[in-house]
Amino acid sequence: MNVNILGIPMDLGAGRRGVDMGPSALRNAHLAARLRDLGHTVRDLGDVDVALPETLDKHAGAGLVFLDPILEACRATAEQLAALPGDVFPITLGGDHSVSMGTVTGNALRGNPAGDRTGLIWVDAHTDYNTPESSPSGNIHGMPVAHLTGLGDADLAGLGGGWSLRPEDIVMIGIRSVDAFERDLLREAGIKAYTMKEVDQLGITRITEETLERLGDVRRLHVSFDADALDPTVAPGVGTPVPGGLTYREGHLLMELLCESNRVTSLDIVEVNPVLDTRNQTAEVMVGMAASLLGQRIL
Ligand code: 4U7
Ligand code: MN
Ligand code: MN
Ligand code: MN
Repeated sequence: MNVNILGIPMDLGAGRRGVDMGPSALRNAHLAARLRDLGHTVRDLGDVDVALPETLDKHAGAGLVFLDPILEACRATAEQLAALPGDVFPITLGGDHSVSMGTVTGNALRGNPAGDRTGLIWVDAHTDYNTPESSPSGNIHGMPVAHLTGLGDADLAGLGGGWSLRPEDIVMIGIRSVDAFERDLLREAGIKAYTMKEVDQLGITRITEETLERLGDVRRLHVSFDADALDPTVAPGVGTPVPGGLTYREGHLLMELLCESNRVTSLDIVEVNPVLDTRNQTAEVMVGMAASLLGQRIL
C-alpha cells in the first residue's frame, strides 16, 4: 500500500499541554520503518502548520477555547488530505483529538466525487460528542464527533462544505467516560457505542464483527484511535486517562481483525502526550497498533 504520514502538532483543543509533540514521538518510535518492513511504500508529508498557543488569545473565538486556530488547522488538514490520490492510505498523527474534524472530513472527500458514505470507527475512552453548550470543559477535543455530524459551532460543523457524517455510520469502541448532557446528545443521534462493559461481556471479536456488519454498506472506513482508549497502564502518556481501558491484546486484536477485513482506508493516531509518558512507551504502543492495522502478523 501507499501510506502517507501527516502530522498535526496541535494541543489547542486539549486541557493539558503536550500532545503537540505526539507526531515527533510517533516518528521517533519508528512508525515509517515499521510500515516499510511490512512492505508498504511510506511517504512522510511532514506537519500541518499549527499556531503556537503562546502567540494566541485563548478566547478569541465565540467563547470556545482556541476556536479560530483550531478551525484553521482542521481546514488545512482537510484540504491536504482531500487532495491526495484516492488509493493512498493516510495516517494522521495528532495532536489532540480535535484534529479529527479535519482528518475525517478530508478523508471522506478524498477521491470521492460521488460523495460515497464514509464510516467512522472511533476507538476512545470518551465519546467526544459534546457541543459547546453541553461541554463541561470548553475543550474542543471533547467535541469533534458532534461537529462531524453537523452539531455545535457552525464553522467547525461546516468544515466539510455540504458534507457531514451520518450518525448511523459511526461506531465507538472502548467507551467509559461520557458527560451528562453528552449522553443525551448521543442517544438522540442514535450513535452506536460499545462501552468497556460490552468489551468485557462480548469480547473484541464479536464487537468487531458486529461493527463491520453494521457498516456493511459503507465502502470507506476511517479509524480514529485515541491513545486513551487503551488502559492507562498500557498507554500512560495521555492527558485524560480513565481506568479500565482496552488491554494491549484487545487493542491489537481489534486492529488485526480490522486489517483482515481489508476495508479500512485511513487512520488517526491521536492524543499521545510525550510530556506525561514513560520513555515514549505510549508512542511505541500506538505504532504497534498501526502496524497491526496495516498487516503485521505474529506468524
Ligand atoms: B478526548 C471531557 F469533560 N468529556 O469534554 C470534555 F471529561 O479526545 C473529556 O477523548 C474529553 O481525549 C476528552 O472535556 C477528549 C471531560
Ligand atoms: Mn478522543
Ligand atoms: Mn479520549
Ligand atoms: Mn485525551
